[in-house]
Order: sequence, then structure tokens, then C-alpha cells
Amino acid sequence: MKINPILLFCLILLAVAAQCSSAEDGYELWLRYPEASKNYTKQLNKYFRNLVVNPQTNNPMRRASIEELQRGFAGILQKPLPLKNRLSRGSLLLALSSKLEDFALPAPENLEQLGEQGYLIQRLSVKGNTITLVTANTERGLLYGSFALLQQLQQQKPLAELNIRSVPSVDLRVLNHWDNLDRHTERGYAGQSIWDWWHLPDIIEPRYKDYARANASIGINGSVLNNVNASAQSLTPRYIAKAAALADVFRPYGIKVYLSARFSAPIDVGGLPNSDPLNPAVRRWWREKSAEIYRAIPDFGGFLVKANSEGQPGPQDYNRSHADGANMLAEALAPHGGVVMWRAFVYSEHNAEDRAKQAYNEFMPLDGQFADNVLVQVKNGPIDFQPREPFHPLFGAMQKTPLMLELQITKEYLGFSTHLAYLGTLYEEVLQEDTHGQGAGSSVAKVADGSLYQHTLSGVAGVANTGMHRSWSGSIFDQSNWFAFGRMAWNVNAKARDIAGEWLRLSFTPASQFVEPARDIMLRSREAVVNYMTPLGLTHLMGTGHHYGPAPWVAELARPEWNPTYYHRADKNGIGFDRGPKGSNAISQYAPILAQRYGDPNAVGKELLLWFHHLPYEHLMPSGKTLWQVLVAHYDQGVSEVEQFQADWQKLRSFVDPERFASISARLKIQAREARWWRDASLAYFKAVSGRELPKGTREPEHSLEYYQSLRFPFAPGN
Ligand code: BDP
Repeated sequence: MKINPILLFCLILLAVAAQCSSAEDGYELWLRYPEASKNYTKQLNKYFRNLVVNPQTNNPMRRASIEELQRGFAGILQKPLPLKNRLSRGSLLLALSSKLEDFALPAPENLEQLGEQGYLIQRLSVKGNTITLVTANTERGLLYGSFALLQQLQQQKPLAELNIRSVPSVDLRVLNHWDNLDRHTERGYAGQSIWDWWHLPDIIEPRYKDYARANASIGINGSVLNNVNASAQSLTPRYIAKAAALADVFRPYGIKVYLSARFSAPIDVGGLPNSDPLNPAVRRWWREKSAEIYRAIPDFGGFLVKANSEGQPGPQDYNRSHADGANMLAEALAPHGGVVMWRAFVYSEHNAEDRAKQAYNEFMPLDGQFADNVLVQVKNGPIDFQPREPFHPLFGAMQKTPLMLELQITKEYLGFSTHLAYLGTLYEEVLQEDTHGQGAGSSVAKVADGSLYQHTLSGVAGVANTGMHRSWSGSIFDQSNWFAFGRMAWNVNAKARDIAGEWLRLSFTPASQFVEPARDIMLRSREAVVNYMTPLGLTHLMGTGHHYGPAPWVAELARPEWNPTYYHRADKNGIGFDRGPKGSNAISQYAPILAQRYGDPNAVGKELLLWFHHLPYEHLMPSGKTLWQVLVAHYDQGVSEVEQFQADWQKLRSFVDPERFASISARLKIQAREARWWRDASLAYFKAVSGRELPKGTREPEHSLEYYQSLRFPFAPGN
């Protein structure tokens, strides 16, 4: 059969096009390196003609930097850069600061300020040749600088002005994976765990390296591999070998491996009769276990511990304190340079005290008792990663202990991976909150970076949202939360707005006709979720166990603080949790100036009104409307925002590949439906419990309260 060559050519073109378009499934994250526009390519060709690497070394981190640069240029410029030994016009020089004199380069100022992790990117003129310099004091700095340069080029930033000096504000920038050894991820909405524990250490999936690249590109330098609700199996030789294999993959990307340690491991896998932290045999077991881990993983980071919290074992089982427990592990890790990240997420059903107060009460008296290599890891708010909470009162109050801020990237309480909710704004809100710990200007950011009380250890942790879904995060927009976490851990004063713009340019296109409206959606998205789920400071109204959907009516669970009714306290007369002096007095855990503000319903602001106050529905709001009217209006506002996002997104079709456009559109459709569900079910309930009618002109809930109460979701993910 004769084939028409033109037809054949067209067929090949079609096949290639099909392949290209199906490639956009989100797997590449913000590291897509698409070909630059014609104009920009012209400039790039002038500015980047070759790559000079000084010295040529076999260092694995250096190899990773070069490989990434070449991968980037192969995409953006459609060709890797030729490697040269000597500088010439258009050289890209990647060199340690100590080697700059080999090129007779004037040393840029204040290089020592780059420290161990910072980098500098500069345009320089050398003997009439203009070159681009990426320099740092360490290989790690060069790696971060290489990624940063590529991010500039991907965003098509003006080249002539290239001048970036960046140093992280926090030392430990760590992902917490709540991943179990059977690959179920607690609160994971992106499929199975990315760690194939069963086949490790023999099978090394390509995903492991891509994971490391993604993290290094945003400065994340640590990964806790297993769930805080830990299995002691992770500490057995078999599993240590598996963790070591992952550590080997991550090392060239500057990522240390950590493990969650189950406090009862000496009993569970060590054959000891107890795990009392003051028992010498137990202490010896942990010392030997640590030494064993360091033999397999010489740069092991340390342990993360959830103790005496939600049924986990801990030192209090032996009437010892959290400090006793943490210090025992600290002693075992200290000779190897490891740290303990001891979580303050504790509350007890046997304690009648307001749950929001319990962690503070438990940990404040221990301030000053923790060993030097212990950080106490504190969630951003006093309850549990809700759409909105006030900042945790331990921030600013606990002075002698470095506090590690724990944020949640996975959206356990903000619509799983289906709802579009950009968390950059939540992170920024928390970090910029003023604790008044040392008077005005004592932001949570200053606690996190250690500067408020001059701690040398500092850290930020993020509960990861990764899984086997091709997009890693279960949806394209959820990738932005991983990205924002990395950016804010690197710079605790970064702006959510800037980060959103950067993520959009890297993940889609630098075109401002796309970036501006898409960013607008992102910046409004978290508030929309707050409004249709838990407006005005309401909290924890989600379905039992799985946390999917509304269930404000649940009142019979064994533990009082697991019931939504515990939090909203709505009845015929009013709604909200009184945390003032006549109530739980949780406000007393904040600095006096804040206690005063939070304690006054007219000063606290509507965002946290019902968090701190129980008020009659007739309470007059500053607008002159009643609390009831405003509550209903916020639910409506949340729903209409999401409908607006849907409409706005449709206008952006021409900027986005069909696959990602469709996948985002489909999720927005679900979100709009679920926002209406949240609003309708919540209002049906609050109507019934208050005996009130909805304000005139307000849409009635679509179904009866009984209908919403009858819904069951036995297979909701992440539970
Ligand atoms: C809650 C989660 C639970 C976690 C716990 C924790 O529902 O799955 O184990 O936090 O942080 O948000 O330990």
C-alpha cells in the first residue's frame, strides 16, 4: 500500500500533539520548564551561552545542581548549555564563594551573610564579558540558587536586572508525612502513600527523586517519613534499611530523613517490660536504637513524637512529664547531632477544661526544662487545623523553648483535595499575628524563626498533601499549598499574594491576563471556605471521624470535645463558645492586650467572634444587623464566592491545557455543590435549634434537616 507522505506527516504531527497535550497531568508540578516565548528565547540565547562549573567535582549535590540546570535549559531554551572551563561572554558560572578568585572575580559583598543555606545570583561584567553568577558558601546553597535561577527564567523575568540574595529565616523546613507502612495516608486525599515500603529498599521508584527535586526547589530540607500515630515497626532493622534507601535518594537534594517514634517502642519491638523514660534500660534502648539508625543514615535528622495524645503512649503513662520523655530521646540523639520534635497537640477526655486551653496548661510549666536539642512542635491554632482559629497561645508565651510551628498542607478540614482553598493566606495570617509576647511586634513569624527569644534552633513543619495521584496532591491547585508552605518556611515574612503569583506563572503561564484573575480566585478562596463551613469563628462542625461535610448536630460521641455541639453551643437563645472570664477564660492565656481585645465582642472582630463569645442571635453587629442575619449572610457569601470562581475560571480556558482545565473545572463544580450542601445543612440545623426563620428573601435549604442528618459516608478518604 502506498502512503501519501503528506498524510503520514500529518499523522505523526497529530500523534505528537496528542502526546504533548496528555503530558499535562500535573506531575511536573512547578518544574515544567516549558519552552520560552520567541522574544525571551532571543534574550536567553544572548545571556546564557555556556555553563562554567568551578570546581568540576563529583559532589552529588553539585551533580544534582548541574543536572537540574541542564534539564531546565533543555526545556526553556530547548538545548542544554555546553560545559566550559573558562569564562566568556554569556557564561553561567556556578561556583562556591571560596572559588571565585580562580576567575579573578571581585568577591560580592557580605558573602558570609549567606550562611550555610543562602545563595546569590548576580549579573557581572568580567573583562568586558557579561556573565551570570550563581554562588553560595556551600553546595546546598548552589543547589537552591540553581533552582531559583530556573524559576526566574521560567517566569520570563527581565534578565538584565537579575540580582537575588536569599537566605532562609528558619533552619528546619520539614514535611510531616502522616503515611502508614501499609501505604494508607492518614488525612491523605491524593491516593496511596508515595512510599512503597514493601518494595523498599530494593526498588527505588523514580518518584522519590522527583519528590526530592520538588522539595529542594522550594527549600524544604527535611522529611518525616511516617505517621505521628506511629508504628514501632519503623524502628526495626528491616524498616530502618528502607528509610536509609530513601535517605540516599534525598541526600543530593539536601533533604534529611526523620522518623516518627512511638513512645512504647521499647516494649513493642524492644522486648522491655515498660517504656518509662527514667528507666535506665529504656534509656539504653533508645541510645542503642539511635546509634543503629545513624549507622544506616549518617545524617538522620531525628525523631518526631506524638505522646499522650489521642490514645498514643507517652511518659505520662508512668507519671513522668513531656519534658522527661523528650529529654530521654534528646539524650540518645545528641551525640549524633539529631533533634527531637515533640508535639504539643495534647488534650484529654478526662480533663473537663476547655480543649483550647489544655496544651498551654500542660506545656507552660515545662518551659525551661527541655534539653537543647528539643523543639516543641505547636499547631498554628489551639484546636486543630480548622479553617480559621486564633493563633496558639503558646506562641509568644513559651520563652525558653524553641517552638516549631506546625501547619497543615493537606486539607483535612478545608474540603480535602476537591475544594479550591489556597492556604498561603492562612499561613500568612498566622505568621503575621502579633503575640505581644515581648510587647508589640512579637509576631508568630519571629517565634518560628527563633528571633523573638534568640533561639538557635528554629523550624516550621507542614503536614504533607502528597500521594500517588499523578498530580501528587490530588488536585492541581493543592500543589500551590505545598509550594506556599516551602516558600513561607524559607521566608516567614513572605506574602501569600506574591507566592500565588509565582506559583501560577510557574505552573501555567506568565501571562498577566491569566495570572491576575487566577490569583484573585486563590486569594479569596480560603475565606470562601471559612464562610460556607464555619463562619464568624465557629469551628469543628465537620462529619464524625472522616471530617467530610457538615454535621453540626452531632452530640453523642463518647468524648465531649469530639462533638460539634461542644464547639458551637447553639441553643434557643444564642450561639458560640464563651472563652471570657465568665466562660472558660481561655483569653487569659494570651498577652493582656490581646485578652482585652478578644474578651470584648465589639473589639474582637467578626472573624473570631463566636470562637470567644456566646452571644444572643439578636446581638447587634457593627453593621447594625443582628448576629443571626450576619451569620446567614456569611453562609450565602461563601456559596456565591464559589459560584463566582466557577464562572471566572471558565474565562481562563484559552490559557490552560485541556487536561488541567477540565480537572480544575470538575473540582470547582463539586465544590459549588458541596458549598451549597454545607450552607443548607448548617442553616437547616441552626434554624431548628434556634427556632428562628431565615431572614426575608433568603433561600430555604434544599432538603429537610432529617435528610442531611441521614447522610453517611463510610468510604470517605483519609480516615
Ligand atoms: C487531627 C487528625 C488526626 C491526627 C491528629 C494529630 O484528625 O488524624 O492524628 O490531628 O495531629 O487533625 O495528631
